Amino acid sequence: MNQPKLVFFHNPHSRAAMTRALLEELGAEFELCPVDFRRDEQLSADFRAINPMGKVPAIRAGDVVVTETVAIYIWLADLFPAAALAPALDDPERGAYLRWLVFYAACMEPAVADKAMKRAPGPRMQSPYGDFESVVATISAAIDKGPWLLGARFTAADVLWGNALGWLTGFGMVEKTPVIAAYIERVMARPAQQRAQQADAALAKEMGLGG
Ligand SMILES: N[C@@H](CCC(=O)N[C@@H](CS)C(=O)NCC(=O)O)C(=O)O
Repeated sequence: MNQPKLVFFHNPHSRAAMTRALLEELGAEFELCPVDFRRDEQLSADFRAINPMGKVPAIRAGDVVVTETVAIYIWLADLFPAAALAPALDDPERGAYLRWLVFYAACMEPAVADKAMKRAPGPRMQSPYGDFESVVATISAAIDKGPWLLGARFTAADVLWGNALGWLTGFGMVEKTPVIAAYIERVMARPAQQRAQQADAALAKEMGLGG
């Protein structure tokens, strides 16, 4: 593929691990740029020039910079069509694919953040995600049909949700119901996921981070 080299700004103990999981599924080559939170590297002027929010993940390809996990997912999965992880623009499944990707950032993330900080979501009508239980019930129903969010077709949305539900249940933010556990297991059984986890474990060791 004729495209500038990808540079991935990463910390293995962060949400950026979800991006690494996708890069591995796509078979993408990239230069890894570790960002050490203990040294506040994410807050440095150099990194803020990449992401003014001072947060990973971020990806650069030449002059193009993409931040925000879901935006990175959409962009990368389209950039590597040979991996067939994104329905094409004119594919009828494109809508459901985008819906489930964005549902993570637009509903699950704020729902979990409010729950973690013990903030009430406020009145249902004024909350962008309604209520936490509805968000979990909605994604649970979507993965219950299985094996994947789009049925028979595995996409980048499954990479995202398999990894997201993995860390959310790992931190006790979402209950590991049998449906959720089976879905995480299906996603994590993929060789690319195992490679991503091993690579991040090795990077964490290299960076001197705990296990
Ligand atoms: N909305 C961002 C959230 C990214 C995020 O929260 N990153 C955290 C790590 S999990 C971070 O970089 N924190 C460092 C800091 O805020 O100083 C996304 O979806 O990519």
